Amino acid sequence: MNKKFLDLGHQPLANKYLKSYRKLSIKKNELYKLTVGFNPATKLVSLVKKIPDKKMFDSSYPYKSSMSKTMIKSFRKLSIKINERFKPKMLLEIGSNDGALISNFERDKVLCVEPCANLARITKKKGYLTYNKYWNLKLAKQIKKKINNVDVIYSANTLTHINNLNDVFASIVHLLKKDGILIIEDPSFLECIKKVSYDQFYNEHIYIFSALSVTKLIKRFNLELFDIETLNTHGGSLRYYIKFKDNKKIKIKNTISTQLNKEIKFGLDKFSTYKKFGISVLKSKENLIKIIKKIKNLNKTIIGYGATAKASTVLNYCNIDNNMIDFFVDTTPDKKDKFMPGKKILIKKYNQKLLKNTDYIFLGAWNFKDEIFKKEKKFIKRGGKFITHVPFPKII
Ligand code: JHZ
Repeated sequence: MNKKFLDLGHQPLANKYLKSYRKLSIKKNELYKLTVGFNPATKLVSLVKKIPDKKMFDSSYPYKSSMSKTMIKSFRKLSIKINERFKPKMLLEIGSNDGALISNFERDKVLCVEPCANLARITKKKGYLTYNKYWNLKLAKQIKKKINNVDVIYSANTLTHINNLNDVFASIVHLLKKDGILIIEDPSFLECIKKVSYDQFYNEHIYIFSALSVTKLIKRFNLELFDIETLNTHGGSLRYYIKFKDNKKIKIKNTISTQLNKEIKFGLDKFSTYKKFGISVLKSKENLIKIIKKIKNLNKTIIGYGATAKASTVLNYCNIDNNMIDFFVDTTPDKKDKFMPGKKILIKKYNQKLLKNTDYIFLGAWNFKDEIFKKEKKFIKRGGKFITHVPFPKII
């Protein structure tokens, strides 16, 4: 049973950027209660209210993985590793987005699954076989009829977005060769709790995985972990390497026990740890508002950088609006001239000139801090400051 530990209030859908500002309503189901729970039996952290996938992932999904150099580099590095380590003849990516990973593979060696039509169109145009469908058993069966030799399945920041995890893994098991490899990559709950990055919770992140929960989850499907990598991407992620238990050719690395021990030592198996996290989140909210109010009392300007889904959670939870943040800048074409979900804050297409009259920048994309700091040397040189709430609210 799910035990609640975090209440982030009523929130809009995080990736719905509206063209004109409109006050959203609970009655119209435009605002959803965002509460998070922990299941002591499965060790899974999940949202209490889950939104149907069709409401979240449609034909106008704005997020594109290729918008950050960090992610392009990370995917390129991974593709080299996959080719060297597993030499796949056929790789399938679940949630291929705009093709940031698969662009590194030859066209006849990959299959894409992407439910958002606008994104699927991009990989199709590049010549990759793309199924514009939701990942489920029906689709896995359909693919298997055509292609019976999928030896690597990869999925980044996608499986945690699908409500029915049993169906997700049953479908993977159906399609993957018996000596095949499953690689999944998602934000690590240990990092989330350490960094008090409560903004990892929004409607799309139905689950936040830990090595503890993944171990338990995949066991039911005769799967097991054989390696784990810790990554800096998306605020600290884990890359899980998974195989069938019966495949004895691959040795299990001690990265698994190292990660599991870290999580147990931190208390991720105990509800009391989650309750403490809930208290830290409340403090984080209070302190972020204090910092912003102090800056505004000095008549200084603040803009947001990176109109992220995460920032949507922060703005709506802390009730930060355009009286505090003038506008956001973002490089994503589909977010341009739209409003931050639930708020009157406009998103402007990134242009360095927009930073000219700004005193402070709120880091919506704090996970790309290094990339952004590199890009905004001029702003820093002239005394511009950043505000972040991770790992605690502060001015940098
Ligand atoms: P970013 C999305 O979350 C949604 P978000 C999703 N649910 C998920 O899991 C993660 O991605 C993976 C912009 N930017 O990656 C681009 C600049 O403008 O933190 C993006 O809009 N300039 C699928 O939205 C945003 O910031 C820059 O220099 O929280 C980053 O979004 C850089 C580096 C980024 O994910």
